[in-house]
Amino acid sequence: MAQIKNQFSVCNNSHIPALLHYVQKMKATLFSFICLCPFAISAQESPNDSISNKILDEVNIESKRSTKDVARKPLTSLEGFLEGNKSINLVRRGAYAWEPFLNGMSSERSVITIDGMRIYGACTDKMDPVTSYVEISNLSKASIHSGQSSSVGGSSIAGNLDLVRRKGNFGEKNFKSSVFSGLETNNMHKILGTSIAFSSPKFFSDFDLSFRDAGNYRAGGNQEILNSQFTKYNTSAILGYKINAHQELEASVIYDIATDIGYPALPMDVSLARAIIGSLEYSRHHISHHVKLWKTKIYYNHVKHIMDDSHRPDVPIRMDMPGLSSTAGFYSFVQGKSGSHLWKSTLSGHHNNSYAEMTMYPANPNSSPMFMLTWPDVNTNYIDFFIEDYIPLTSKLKSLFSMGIALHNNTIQNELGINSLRIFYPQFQDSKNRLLKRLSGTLLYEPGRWNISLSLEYGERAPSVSEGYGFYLFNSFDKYDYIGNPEMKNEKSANVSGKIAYKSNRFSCKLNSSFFYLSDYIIGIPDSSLVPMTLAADGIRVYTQIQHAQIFNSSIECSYHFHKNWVWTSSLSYRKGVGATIGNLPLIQPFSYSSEIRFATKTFDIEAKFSGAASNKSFNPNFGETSVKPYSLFDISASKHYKWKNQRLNIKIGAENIFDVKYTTFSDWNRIPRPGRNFYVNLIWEI
Ligand SMILES: [Cu+2]
Repeated sequence: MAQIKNQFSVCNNSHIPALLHYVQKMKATLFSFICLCPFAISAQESPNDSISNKILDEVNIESKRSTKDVARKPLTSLEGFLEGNKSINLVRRGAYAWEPFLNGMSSERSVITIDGMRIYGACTDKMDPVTSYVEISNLSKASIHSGQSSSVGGSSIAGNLDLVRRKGNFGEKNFKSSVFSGLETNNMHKILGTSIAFSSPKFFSDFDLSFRDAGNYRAGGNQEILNSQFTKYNTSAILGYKINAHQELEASVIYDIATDIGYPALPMDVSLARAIIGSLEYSRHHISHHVKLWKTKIYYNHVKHIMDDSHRPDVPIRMDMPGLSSTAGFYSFVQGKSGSHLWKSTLSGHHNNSYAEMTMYPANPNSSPMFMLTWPDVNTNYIDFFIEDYIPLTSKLKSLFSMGIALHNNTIQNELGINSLRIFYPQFQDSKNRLLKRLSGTLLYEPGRWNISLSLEYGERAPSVSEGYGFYLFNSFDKYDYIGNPEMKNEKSANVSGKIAYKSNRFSCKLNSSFFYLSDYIIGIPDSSLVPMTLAADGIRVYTQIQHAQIFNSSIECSYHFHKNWVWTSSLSYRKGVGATIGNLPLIQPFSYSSEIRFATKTFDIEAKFSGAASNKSFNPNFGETSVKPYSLFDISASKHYKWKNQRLNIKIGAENIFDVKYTTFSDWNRIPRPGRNFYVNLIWEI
């Protein structure tokens, strides 16, 4: 049952205990339904998988609950956790806030939500992806939907990533708390936090507080990477109130603040990155014979981002670059059953305002500072309707269809911003409407131990605020200033994805592949007639659409229990991306591999891991990319649990990059090397 609950919530982003009632009724059918969700199948835990790190108890991102999770640190960063998923790459600009690439595509091409809430970062340089505002200690799971399948979050190309926070249930009176602490030697990263949870028949509350502080890290060979420090505080609270047997209210808040964050791969650091995220949710179940659940949420969030170059000794010109983003939104979700059909439908909408400016202070005090609006006070209004229908055709064959339609509007508020962009686009209108459509069909065939699925999908997206309206945004990787283009069409994608999985008692294996054909692909193309603003820039790129681009993703992952305490797991993954007229797409993962062996008993486990990547032969020098050497890394970790009365202590120790290899990967911005040897200890004490 617990398994079903977990998998169910992977599919529909909901976490409603009452729904379990419903689930119980049609367990068998629903189980299959759940399995149509591309990443749910592999969420089953192996018998030996006694991950007792409560902090990540419910996390079931793809197959990572198998052996992989154990190798991960319970108190790793959220990005460090996501990195274990085969469909995600993380682009690193420093030790903090990495940008998630889903299916080999940049974050503009996916929708990332926190508990279904839309949040827009406030940084023109992508230093603050949405994932940077959640802590691993308050994460329940990361639900990943590739392509258009279950794309409740909204129109996208690459897919949806929803970060679902941990929260309690109504039930018997219970009080639980934990204290956690960690240390990493490489950058003296200190982690400290506490979680407190209370539940009762009519009320529950979850409160979480954490603190992280890290100095500069050291690459292999003891090379200090300057400006790679950070400090972060995160508070999260969720309160639930049961109005009656079928109605519930829930309020939630996140306050996340990071200060003194270094970005060694960028010319500037961040003195403040702050997000306040709040929501109120009403849910009602068992409404009628056909309608099982109705859930409505309203939310608001505000993000403030202050870039800072005062710690950099060598800047040619001092700059102030603040960015602000506020989003107010709602979603209303209905789920039910008609005959053999299981359906769900969502109406959602949000309003965002994004504003960023830049003031440059010339070294000569007699010259006056130069001011620019880099995001010219852009409003985004978005309303979306989505439906999904699951139909079991036979006992072994199932289908899932979904479609969505959205209205998207961008309006520029600021007169100076409008006039600035009219230098390049004299005819452009300060308001633009778009219609965004998406469609998905999946067939799933499950004969015995096999599980085979095939999906055909179509999706569209609007240009992001930077792509549409960005004004002289400096990209320190390719050394170009970028200018947005408000007159671009929607980017479109037709994609096909398939999976073959096999599972026996001891052996399991799965192969995932997808192919995206994108038309009107948005990318910056140099315009030699324009002069850059940034002193270090080589030229200007204007966001333009090329006729088409193609991205192929594939991964294979197998595990074998060759003894009751021993399991071996290995994986391979590969991507390839090309665009018409430009050749290889930038930041595409080369052939990568990992292999690990683990010994586990009920209270103890030890694991050794070998991982690495081949050189990136398909890089594109026109986008600042250089070749990356192949590398291999060795990690080892062990954990032990102690239990007495109601208390429990979990100790995890480990060593990463044991041979202190100096390496850089395809996703390291400006090829800043990654950390060298690191020893860590994580302690979780549950009371
Ligand atoms: Cu920034």
